[in-house]
Amino acid sequence: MRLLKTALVAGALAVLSATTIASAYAQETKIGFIVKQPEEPWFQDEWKFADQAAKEKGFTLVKIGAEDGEKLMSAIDNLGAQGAQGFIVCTPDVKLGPGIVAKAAANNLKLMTVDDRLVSADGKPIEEVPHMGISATKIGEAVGQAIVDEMKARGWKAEEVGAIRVSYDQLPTAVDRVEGAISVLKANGFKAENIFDAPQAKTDTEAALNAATVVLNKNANIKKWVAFGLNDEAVLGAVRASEGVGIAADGIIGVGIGGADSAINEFKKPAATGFIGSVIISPKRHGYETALNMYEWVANNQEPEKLILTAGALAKRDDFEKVRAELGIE
Ligand code: FCA
Repeated sequence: MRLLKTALVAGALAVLSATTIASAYAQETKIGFIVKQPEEPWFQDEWKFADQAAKEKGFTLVKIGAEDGEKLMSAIDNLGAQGAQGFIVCTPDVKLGPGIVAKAAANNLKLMTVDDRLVSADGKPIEEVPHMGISATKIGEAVGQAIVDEMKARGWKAEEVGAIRVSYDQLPTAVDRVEGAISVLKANGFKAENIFDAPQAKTDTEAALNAATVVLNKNANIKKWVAFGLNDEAVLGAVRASEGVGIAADGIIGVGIGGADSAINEFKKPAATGFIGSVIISPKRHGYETALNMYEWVANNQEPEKLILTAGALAKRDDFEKVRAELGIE
């Protein structure tokens, strides 16, 4: 009897310690999510959806903003020191690629990238790091098509219109996006000399406003404008610049990429502005799914796919709520 009791107690203890170990392990899974521009609504949304994955799976998500390379490198060391097992990053500079890979390895951290893909010294993508980005060229083409459609609706002729290419050419996805838009404009009669580069120093609205203002002032003879760029902030900057030089909403057509609060707030304004649409991309896929994939990699040794490119859907003032709901990002 006593023997039996002892055996039962020992068995119960074994079960207990096994579950304790399992739950302690689950609690200890720690994943970093580093973004280059934490104040941008897109990245806020990515974090929000990554948090959802953390809640569902019971891991700790460490959100860090890193606006430059120095901050990024110390953030990675910090994650290592905290005992994290992996992180997802949208880097402030894709050329830091080899340094990021080395830093992650030195800290024994699994590494995935989101939005902006790392490049090596020769400028080629670092293919061994799992990446989720947007299908940049296609999304750019959707922007170009939306612009062309609106030009037709307004009865504009390509030869009387100037195009502002708000550019950030050190970032390959930014080049693909604007070049996608340009290919459609050209296919619809736009001449190369009517497309003006407005290089922004940073990927925010203020930098785009400054860059676009220069183009508008230099070409004051042109009265009708279209604008496109890397994201909603870039295009909003161009639209604000046009307002600044006295062009009315019916004199400019801007179409962005993103569809987060920057675009939504614009669509909600009582009067329509020149920002007529945005190709909405999915922060849910880029936040929730990447976080989940990293968790599966850390906890269950399930390696993520090396490359996933997500799609976008055009939304305008009158249908953005519907498009967001269809994408499951409400
Ligand atoms: C880049 C841009 C962001 C967002 C993301 C998907 O990181 O800077 O605004 O468009 O790609």
